[in-house]
Amino acid sequence: MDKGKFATKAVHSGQHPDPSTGAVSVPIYASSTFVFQNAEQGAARFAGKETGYIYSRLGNPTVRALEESIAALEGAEDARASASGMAAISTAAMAICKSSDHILAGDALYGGTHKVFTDILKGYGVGCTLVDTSDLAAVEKAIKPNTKLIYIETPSNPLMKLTDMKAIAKIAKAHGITTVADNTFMSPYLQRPIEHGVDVVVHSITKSLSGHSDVVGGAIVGTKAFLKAMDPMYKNMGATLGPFEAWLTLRGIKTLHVRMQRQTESAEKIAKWLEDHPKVEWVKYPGLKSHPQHTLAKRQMDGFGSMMSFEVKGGVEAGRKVMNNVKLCGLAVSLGAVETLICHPPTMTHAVVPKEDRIKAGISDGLVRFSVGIEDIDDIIADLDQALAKA
Ligand code: LCS
Repeated sequence: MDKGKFATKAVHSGQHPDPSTGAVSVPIYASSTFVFQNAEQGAARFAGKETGYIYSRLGNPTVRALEESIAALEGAEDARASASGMAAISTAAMAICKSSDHILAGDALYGGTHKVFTDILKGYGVGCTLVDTSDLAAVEKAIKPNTKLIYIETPSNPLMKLTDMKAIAKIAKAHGITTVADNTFMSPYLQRPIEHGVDVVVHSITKSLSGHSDVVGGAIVGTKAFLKAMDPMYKNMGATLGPFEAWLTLRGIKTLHVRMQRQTESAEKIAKWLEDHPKVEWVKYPGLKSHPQHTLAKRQMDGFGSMMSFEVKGGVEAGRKVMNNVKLCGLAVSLGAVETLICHPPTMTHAVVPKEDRIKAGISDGLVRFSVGIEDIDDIIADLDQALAKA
């Protein structure tokens, strides 16, 4: 059942009953290797003349079910699952860019992505320019003859700045550049970049897709041709996901739409409540009318998501008091799961980003990031209220 509307695909895509036992839940194929019927079959599989499993770094049935599920949800031809979101991002980038190529990336990126693009890949001869990708003229201007990849996070982590995906994809296509969008913040339930012309989608499935703070994993989503070209990098550099994490993520995906509906509904109310709170300086949430790209959010997203950032009046010290006084909300990095989490990006998720890059991008020292879970909204607000009272 790979057709139907989103909720149907979330429950069924890739998740076919096990042909040998009829098990409704995809089995966890906890096997590193697969026996061949004979040497000829082994040779044929290695030569790509026969389909079938060989060795779990090269493919595993549980992982394959997850890949089919994610591809269906993103409206893509295919997907590859990876050991983390960072494995997905670095594999995709290294498959697209070779020595002396150039990456154009958003100026507010997850800290790990910033590190890979601006520092680690530099060691392999790949250049990177950070640009505000919400400014299309700036993007055009920053394109170089050797630019091979335009990389966007929309909304960006943690600024919640949006990039117009249709416009960026058009610019990139005109220059023969591959676009990659990190869709971790939204999940395919709320946003499907490929529908807007983006070539490749990457995910940290650690977040909303698995949804229960019990998995670290990633995914690369795109055309069969792109993924086939990426496979030598993906398989030989060893970015593969394990079957248990794949199964947990499949289990999480079955309720993705239900969780995201609740999280988005609560986040919209919490963002408005925070915006009206006398101790809050500002709130960045795409669902607020005060968000400068609220109209774009309505156009390219099916909902505004569970993530927001805000600053408490009194800056860093006041924000720290809120984080140290929450009781229900967990003071932890990560996001998108059933538990509400609060964190301080400048000293945590984005601590690896040099301060000058952080400030230039607008990530102020007082910024607090908030990921809304599925707990009762009254309890989340009461917890924030008592913590803000102590700030
Ligand atoms: N992309 C985004 C937008 C992320 O937020 C993260 C991790 C990654 C990619 C990398 O995924 P991972 O390798 O961790 O699965 N973001 C984190 C964060 O904001 N807090 O903790 C991790």
